Amino acid sequence: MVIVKARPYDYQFSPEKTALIVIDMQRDFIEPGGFGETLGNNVKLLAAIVPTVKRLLDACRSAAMTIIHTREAHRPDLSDLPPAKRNRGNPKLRIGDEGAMGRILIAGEPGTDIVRSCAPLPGEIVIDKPGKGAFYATALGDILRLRGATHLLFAGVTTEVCVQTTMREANDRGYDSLLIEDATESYFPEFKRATMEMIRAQGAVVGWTATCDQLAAALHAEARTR
Ligand code: C5J
Repeated sequence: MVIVKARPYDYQFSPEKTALIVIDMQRDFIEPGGFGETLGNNVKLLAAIVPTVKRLLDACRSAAMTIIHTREAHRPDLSDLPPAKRNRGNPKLRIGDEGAMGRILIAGEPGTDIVRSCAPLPGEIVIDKPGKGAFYATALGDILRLRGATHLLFAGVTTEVCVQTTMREANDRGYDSLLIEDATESYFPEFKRATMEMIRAQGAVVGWTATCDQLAAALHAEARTR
């Protein structure tokens, strides 16, 4: 059993029953010139976590855990894009429009891809999701059930949108979830802070949080007992 010094209290899991879910580490959210930047966001905030997400991936790969990557991605004909999502607000570019890295958030386009250093390895699962939550309109629930997963580790962007939505979906489905604090980020630092507090409030009402180092130390300690 791996025991992580987490907040609000220790988080325990068996690696063989745990999946790491890395949410939407996509070029269009993270790289300069992409969709995130056209919306007026400072993408440097998100780019800063890339090395930590890579370290987290490597730690979980070494522990032979299930690794799942998600992408916010729609069909080229936009048949899975509700008008309410496409038409909201007054952005310069909308989902499906031609952006600097191809059509925005469309499956198969360069900008929809995951940033190079966090790219999935052969055998890892990649899920394209049309919503903010990764369980909505995807096979994620079935995949986790087939793998016998009971615990989920979370990383990725953005903390208060797709990461938090998916953690809440997971919570209602009975999973114990740990969010890796320095492997997730928001364009709005105050939203990240608030999300961390919301997740672990009231005795882990949504789940736990810990740093990548705290997780790595716990994995190391467990490996030494084998
Ligand atoms: C957003 C995401 N923020 N991956 N997507 O629209 O959080």
